Amino acid sequence: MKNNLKITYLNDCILIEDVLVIGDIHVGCNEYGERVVFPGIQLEGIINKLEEIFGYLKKQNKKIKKIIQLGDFKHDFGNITDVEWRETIKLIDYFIKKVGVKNLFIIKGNHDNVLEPIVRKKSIKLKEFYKLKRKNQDICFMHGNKLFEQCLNVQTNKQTLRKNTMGNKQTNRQTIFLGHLHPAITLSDKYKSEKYKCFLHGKWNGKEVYILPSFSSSSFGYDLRDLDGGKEKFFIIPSKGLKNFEVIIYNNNEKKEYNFGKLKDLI
Ligand SMILES: [Mn+2]
Repeated sequence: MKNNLKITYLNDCILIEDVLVIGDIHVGCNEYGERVVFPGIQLEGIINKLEEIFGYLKKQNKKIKKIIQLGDFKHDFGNITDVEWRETIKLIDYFIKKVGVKNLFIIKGNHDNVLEPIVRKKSIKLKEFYKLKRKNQDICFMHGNKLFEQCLNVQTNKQTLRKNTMGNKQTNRQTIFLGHLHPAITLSDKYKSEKYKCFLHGKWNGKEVYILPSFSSSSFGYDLRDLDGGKEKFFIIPSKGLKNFEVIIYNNNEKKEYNFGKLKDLI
């Protein structure tokens, strides 16, 4: 079956037609998992990056109607400081200004224990997962640390029945979008090696899967060479399966993505 859903890679996020998908932001946290010293400067970096994305989309006459954030919006340090509270509200307000509170969906990540009371102030309820139907596709958004079967079995029996009586045996295509892993890959030539954030795209259990890099302004990334080192245990797709995924690096200067082939050939 043809995938007629238009997926566009952007700077560390993905556009599904008019839906903007953003991965782990980890407000308040640096790339080493430590609390940032200047939250204001960090937030400015995140908002500048978003402004650049929205500016680019506007130039292309693309309007965003919905924003889905895949979890770990704010890093959890147990107690939240006043500044962090304010900065997180500022970022939520920024998203609300873009699409309206009804079109902003935030998924609960493993680092989002302190986020709940903040988003509640804005009448937003954190979601375990989010489902979307587009064309002939069932799209499921999850953080990635926990599998929610309800998100995958989106087709009701009634729908299956109706399709069958119409002689249409096709079932809906399923696509999954995940965060949590913060994929990054180190590419080397004979002079230097450098770590790049990347997207992963592949098949898992017959479903099409996209894994987004972190959206933090710093080079927040989990080096995929360490895939067998432990972290994969906390991700719903086993590393053996991930190794067959394709590595996609987005070059923000050229506004273009490059497919580097299968992960197993790069690590
Ligand atoms: Mn996470």
